[in-house]
Amino acid sequence: MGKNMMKPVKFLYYLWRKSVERSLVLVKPDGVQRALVGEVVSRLERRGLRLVGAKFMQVSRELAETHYAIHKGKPFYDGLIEYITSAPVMAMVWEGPNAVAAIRQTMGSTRPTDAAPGSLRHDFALEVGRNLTHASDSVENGAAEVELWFGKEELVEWKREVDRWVFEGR
Ligand code: IDP
Ligand code: MG
Repeated sequence: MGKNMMKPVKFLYYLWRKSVERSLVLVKPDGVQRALVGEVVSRLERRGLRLVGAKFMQVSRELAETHYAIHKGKPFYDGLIEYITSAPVMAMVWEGPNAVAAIRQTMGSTRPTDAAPGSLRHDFALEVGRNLTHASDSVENGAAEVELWFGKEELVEWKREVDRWVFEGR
């Protein structure tokens, strides 16, 4: 390819990558303890989303406080830090077109009693303080949370044969 062609191609690739959103997904300690990691993974896979990274880990207090900094000062904050650091979590990155909205929908509303029937929190949870999962709430926060939880070398860029049947125009 001619040198003068590279820049537009790179730019188009950049735009294409940009339209594929990424979200951090956590199966929180209650989800791990209740053996629901597979259920969460299965639902995201079935939705058509693509896994980019995954690690089973114990969350440090420092990471918990950074991740939930926005909730500092709220009445549930101390309990939330206690909850997320109480036992291991499954941390993952999932991507796809509209991934942020799609994943939030698959998880269901923060309060399980508000969550739509068929969503994970509806189907498996009762209490807001034991609501099984975390998912990024915006594209910007998705990018920031992925950077906070994962090193670049822990993320895998790959394609699936089925992508063109799930991602329109890919
Ligand atoms: P989200 O996880 O659906 O994005 P956020 O409002 O960002 O919900 O709250 C973060 C987490 O804090 C919730 O998932 C839940 O675990 C916890 N949380 C939120 N509100 C309450 C509450 O009123 N009581 C106890 N825990 C709460
Ligand atoms: Mg949130």
